[in-house]
Amino acid sequence: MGSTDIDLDADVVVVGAGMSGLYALKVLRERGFHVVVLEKAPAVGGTWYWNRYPGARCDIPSLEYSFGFDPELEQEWEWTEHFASQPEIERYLNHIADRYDLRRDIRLSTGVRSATFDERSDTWVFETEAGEHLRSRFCVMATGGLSAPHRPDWPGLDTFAGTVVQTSLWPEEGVELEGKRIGIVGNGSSGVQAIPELARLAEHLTVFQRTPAFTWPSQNKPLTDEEQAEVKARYREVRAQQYASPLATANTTGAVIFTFADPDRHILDSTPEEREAALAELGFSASRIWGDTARDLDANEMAVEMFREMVRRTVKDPEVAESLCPDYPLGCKRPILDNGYFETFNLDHVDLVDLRKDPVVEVVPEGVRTEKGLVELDVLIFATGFDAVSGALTRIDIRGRGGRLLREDWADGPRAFMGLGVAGYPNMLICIGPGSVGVLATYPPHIELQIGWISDLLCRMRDRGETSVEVEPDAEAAWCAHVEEAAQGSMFVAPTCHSWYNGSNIEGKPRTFPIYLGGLDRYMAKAREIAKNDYEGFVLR
Ligand code: NA7
Repeated sequence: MGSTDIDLDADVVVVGAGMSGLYALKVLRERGFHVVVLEKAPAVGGTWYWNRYPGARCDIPSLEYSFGFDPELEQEWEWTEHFASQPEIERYLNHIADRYDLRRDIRLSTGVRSATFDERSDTWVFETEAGEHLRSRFCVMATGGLSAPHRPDWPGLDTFAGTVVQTSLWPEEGVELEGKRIGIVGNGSSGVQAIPELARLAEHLTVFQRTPAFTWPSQNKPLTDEEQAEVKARYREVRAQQYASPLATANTTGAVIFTFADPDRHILDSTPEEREAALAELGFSASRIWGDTARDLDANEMAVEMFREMVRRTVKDPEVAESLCPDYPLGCKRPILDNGYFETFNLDHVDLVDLRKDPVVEVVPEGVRTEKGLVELDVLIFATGFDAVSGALTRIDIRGRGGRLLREDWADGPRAFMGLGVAGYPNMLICIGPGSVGVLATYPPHIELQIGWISDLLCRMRDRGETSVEVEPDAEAAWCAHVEEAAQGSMFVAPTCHSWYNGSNIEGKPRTFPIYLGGLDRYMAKAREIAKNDYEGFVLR
């Protein structure tokens, strides 16, 4: 039995003041806990603070990518576009911090170096990067799924005379881009969003590409008053739909026209004429309408060929077009929404370096030297992604029972029960951790469900005088096996799929897929059943 009379700096330390951390603070404080939030950044917002590169934008409709916990907030906040830009979402999160008086419990510019579980007192001891120590009964890791930046270590990078910057660590004061010779590395969502914007500013833009992207025209546009009013008038129904759906979506995208797969329409049964008609009608979206491409690689390859055909029709230079054609399954990497990505490569001042044909040799003071020559640059931008899902946690020295280190326990891939807790690490709860539905479900409603569940658990423990909650190893093992089973046959685990989803974007990271494909609806049903069965799978004492 842990001691209850120990001096605590907080009942709960929350790590991170992004969406999850802000909401955790609000809810747990309202439920009577003393909460302290530790945040590495000098401001709140998490992802929406750090990723302030030109073109940064959410790919989920604004009216759904927002919190539903307060109907007044929902009604008063005005979104201006179908897909909100980074500044707008950052403003929204700052508004939340102010509206609910959250800032007084948030310590900014306070990175966490280590978190160590003290078994004698059932408490966590945190050490900040400044060497400060804090003790709390519980910790909630609100550290995000895409928050540990990854940058390749190209030889000679430190000799570059110009500016080196990462999209995921974009400086608040901005970067001088106008009239510059800009190079950008990476063609995931960040690169694809930034490239058309950079082309507008640059004297010359060079895109260094390792893997071509699947990206679809976003058809983003301003939200009209009528569209916004229509959703706001039925917001409770929209939220209920989100909370109960597999991906926390409610399809309020009517005006955006984003085509989804029709389960009864099979590309393997289609004729060339049908496919051509689909291309003529839907363009790039014609590759996404087929019901048999999600789990059949032959069907998938036919859809990929339709996508490639659209690239060839859009990009004028046949050699550039060929380099931009994806050669891996559709649905393996996260689908990207863009604003004129492929068209950008038709501009005279934009070049593509296909790193598969022309690899980088080194960075020199003047720019980047590839096998074929020197690309002179003033600014070099890395849009090279994240050590996703587990990276934010393994970068902190988290020590559980007996001094075990989370980074070592996860050396073969992250393991957690429902993504919520890890065997051997009592009193540590994770918001949207490995083995949950993760980044596949729309974050704000997803966060509300997860934090709601965590706060119910902590309230119950307080009511019963319990000081320790710990995952049972068997429950964790069974859940991990279930997560693995649910992924079988999906494109995320196809041998030809390399993506941050399965860890293969990071050199040396084991290839695992710690995301539950059963859907948020089934996941939450299981979470509620666990709670109902006296937190089955956890030991409470
Ligand atoms: P992503 O989607 O992981 O994209 C990173 C890109 O950077 C991708 O094209 C990578 O190529 C490329 N990359 C990574 N390392 C290198 C090296 N060493 N050389 C060349 N190119 C490299 O990250 P994003 O930030 O764009 O998006 C992450 C998520 O945020 C996104 O899915 C949304 O959910 C929001 P690769 O494909 O690995 O060959």
